[in-house]
Amino acid sequence: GHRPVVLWFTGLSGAGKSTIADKLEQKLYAAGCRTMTLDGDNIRHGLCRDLGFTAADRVENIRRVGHVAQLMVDAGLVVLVSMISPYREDRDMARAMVGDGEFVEIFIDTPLAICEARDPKGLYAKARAGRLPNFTGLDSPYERPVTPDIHLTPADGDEETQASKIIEWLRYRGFF
Ligand code: GGZ
Repeated sequence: GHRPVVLWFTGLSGAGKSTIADKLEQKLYAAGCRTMTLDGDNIRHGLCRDLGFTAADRVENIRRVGHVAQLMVDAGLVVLVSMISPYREDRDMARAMVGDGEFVEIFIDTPLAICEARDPKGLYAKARAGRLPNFTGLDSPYERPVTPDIHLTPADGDEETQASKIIEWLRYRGFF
């Protein structure tokens, strides 16, 4: 069994949030946990398809996903959320909606230079060329978490190793 919890991944585009969340979900599933994934890229094609990347739209994006995450945690699931969620206030709002004891903020702290060098979707290049305004880390802010529950950097290893570190953190605290 497991305790229901929201695992909230924050970090820049290309930081590895979705990849780590996918690997973590596989490990949780193998351990018998019932999981659900909410991914920014995915959510923006459905639930939040009317939203763009202004500050106001990002707030509404986080509010909706925070609400869905709260419903899912009440249904007893381990919910993995991957959203840039660049504003501290909005991440705190999500924590308040879900409940402090059931919310784990995971900061995937991959430096901008590394994210930009990866540029898996060519978005940084597009933004640098002026064809994608309000791009996080370039002309739109990312407020680093001050006291994340889990803080991972490239020094913690590849995505697989980072996912293992999250598993150990959860196991140690009795989440499963
Ligand atoms: C940041 C953008 C932007 C701008 C499109 N700024 O790496 P991706 O491509 O697949 O994930 C990013 C995704 C960010 O959506 P989120 O819902 O996570 O953002 S937020 O929490 O701030 O609301 C990126 C893509 O959308 N993308 N334009 N201008 N990322």
